[in-house]
Amino acid sequence: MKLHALLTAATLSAGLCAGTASAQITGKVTLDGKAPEPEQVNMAADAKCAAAHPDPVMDESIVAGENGELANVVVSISAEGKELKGEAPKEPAVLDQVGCQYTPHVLAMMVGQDFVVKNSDPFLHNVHSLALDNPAFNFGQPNKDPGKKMTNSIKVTERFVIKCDVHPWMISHVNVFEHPFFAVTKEDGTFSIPTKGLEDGSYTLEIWHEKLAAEPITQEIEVKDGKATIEEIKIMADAAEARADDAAGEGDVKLVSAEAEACKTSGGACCAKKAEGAAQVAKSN
Ligand SMILES: [Cu+2]
Repeated sequence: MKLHALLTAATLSAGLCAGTASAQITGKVTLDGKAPEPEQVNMAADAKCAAAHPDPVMDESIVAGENGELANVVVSISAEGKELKGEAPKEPAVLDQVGCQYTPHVLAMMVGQDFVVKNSDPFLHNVHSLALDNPAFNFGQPNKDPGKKMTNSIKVTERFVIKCDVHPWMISHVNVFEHPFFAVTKEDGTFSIPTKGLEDGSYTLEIWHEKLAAEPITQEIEVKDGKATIEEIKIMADAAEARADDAAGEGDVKLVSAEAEACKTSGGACCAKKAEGAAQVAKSN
């Protein structure tokens, strides 16, 4: 079965400027189309959760700004036939529970990185990992808790969900990589992948979103002098609905395109070479 997924007008330019800011793969992910109205999370089942939020709490499965800036998209790279490696960060990846929500909602970390789950709420949550490839865990945190460092608990690459069995709306998506070349988009849709230790060359950019690109969208990029700038990556706002249609056998794959443009840097005009980006629509069976 084919997935509906759209990646349009991805403008890609390889940075060719020497002596500019630190080396990174940067870009921005936005929605093509209007974001669906987020649903309100109903925390009425637990008065302590409801009391923590004077304002309505919105579902975080699609967090988009006024101009479609898409947060919580995981952007990473891979290279065919090449194993990307790097040292795991010394500081642990941290997941917190605040007002009956996981923070962050989408977490990216490295194999071998320590993992800490905190509880900032003065009442019970349980932390239930649904990992299949990594050792799963399931423990309660009855009160505020700075968390214990779990060492060597994240062993292999995997995307998995952590949920709270007390509060069924509490979900966090953990994305584990074998290398440090990944980032999660911020509220303004931007991302910045560090490239320290990365050889220049051709790579595949992988773009994952829990609802709109659950089968990651890919795009070829060129990294030059440790840099690549992807001006805009667009994801179809109704990709999730389209996928549901497709599951019913009525779908088709939508437009995909990418174009190249010379880049600008803080240092001024530069970068003559244009690089062509090729976007692919993810497929699933
Ligand atoms: Cu909970």
